[in-house]
Amino acid sequence: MTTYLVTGGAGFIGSNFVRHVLEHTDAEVTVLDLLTYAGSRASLEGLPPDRVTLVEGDICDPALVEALVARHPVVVHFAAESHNDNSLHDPSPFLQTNLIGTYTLLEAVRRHGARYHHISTDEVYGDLELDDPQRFTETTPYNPSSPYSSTKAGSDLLVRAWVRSFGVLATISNCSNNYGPFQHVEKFIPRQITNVVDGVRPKLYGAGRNVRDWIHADDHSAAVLRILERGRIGETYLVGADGEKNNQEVIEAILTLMGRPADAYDHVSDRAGHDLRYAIDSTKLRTELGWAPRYRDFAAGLEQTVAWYRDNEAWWRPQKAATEARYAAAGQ
Ligand code: NAD
Ligand code: TDX
Repeated sequence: MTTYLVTGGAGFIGSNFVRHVLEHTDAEVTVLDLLTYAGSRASLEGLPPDRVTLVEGDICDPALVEALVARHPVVVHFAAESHNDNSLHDPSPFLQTNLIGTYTLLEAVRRHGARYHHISTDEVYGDLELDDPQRFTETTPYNPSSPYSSTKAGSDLLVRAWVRSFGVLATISNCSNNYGPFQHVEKFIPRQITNVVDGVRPKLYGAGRNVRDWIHADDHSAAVLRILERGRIGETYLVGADGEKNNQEVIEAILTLMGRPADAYDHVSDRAGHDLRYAIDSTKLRTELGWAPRYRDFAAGLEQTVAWYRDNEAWWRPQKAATEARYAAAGQ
């Protein structure tokens, strides 16, 4: 039976992945998570203690990483500083966790011959024009825009180098924007849902024409599991569910679902260097590994997500005031 070491398993996508593994396999999971502002024990609450263990610690700690990798044959690396806006205000933790953390894991994986899967983002490819018929593929050149995406790009390149130079047994996936339960209220969709709950008007950056390619976190988890089970070592797989929507459409959909007028939102100042559009071509993952998304109806997935935030205020409430204070200080 496999035991997965899941870094960042107390964060948004990592905790969804842990639940997905428990539901769809017999595996046990050890979560390694620093429990930064973005991680929470509450995201793993209620999971069976005989199958899930949480180790609170830093992926940049070589001794801890060494000890854990020594007893886990499979490492799935989600841990990161993940928010673009934060990376514009203070890039330093992004360099530390995303680059040094990945390096620390790769060195331990190299010593122990573990199987390693690296979670990354479509943002490494930069952005597309709104009318560009091309979408990102595995051969699109890297062209990241923000401190966040440049450190993710750097971490991907470390993985590629460790595969080629040292024969590390790694795969990489680059996924589009995730939505679903347990996402921190700093991110676009939960921020707007919880604003509406609080009677605050949602905040749209700039004109709101920027397009994101939305995928439900559970579909991302299924793709990662499929790559772990059947992916070819050394390969990169793009993960996306054909979910392109501009930000204005998403805000209007949230307001409508929550019984408010569709135009009851404010425009605020734009993000510096704001990527215009992301779009993923996931043909390789679909044809080689037979993956397909289950959440094909964004409106239905969004409705479920709204219901989750309405029903789980105790989970997000402790983060809300501090998050909004940070945005207010930035005029957003
Ligand atoms: P998140 O911010 O919700 O969670 C990150 C987790 O990592 C938190 O639990 C945090 O405590 C932990 N962490 C941070 N620094 C750590 C450190 N030094 N040591 C150990 N743990 C640490 O992020 P997320 O949205 O769940 O993203 C997870 C991964 O998926 C990231 O690698 C991100 O780049 C990637 N990704 C995210 C999206 C998205 O839409 N959110 C899309 C594509 C890829
Ligand atoms: O209040 C807001 N208003 C707004 O218009 C916020 C928080 C965001 N936005 C816009 C900016 C983006 O165009 O919404 C879009 C989505 O913003 P985020 O949720 O911050 O996500 P994004 O910057 O696209 O990055 C996300 O997807 C790729 C994740 O945070 C990354 O970790 C992932 O790599």
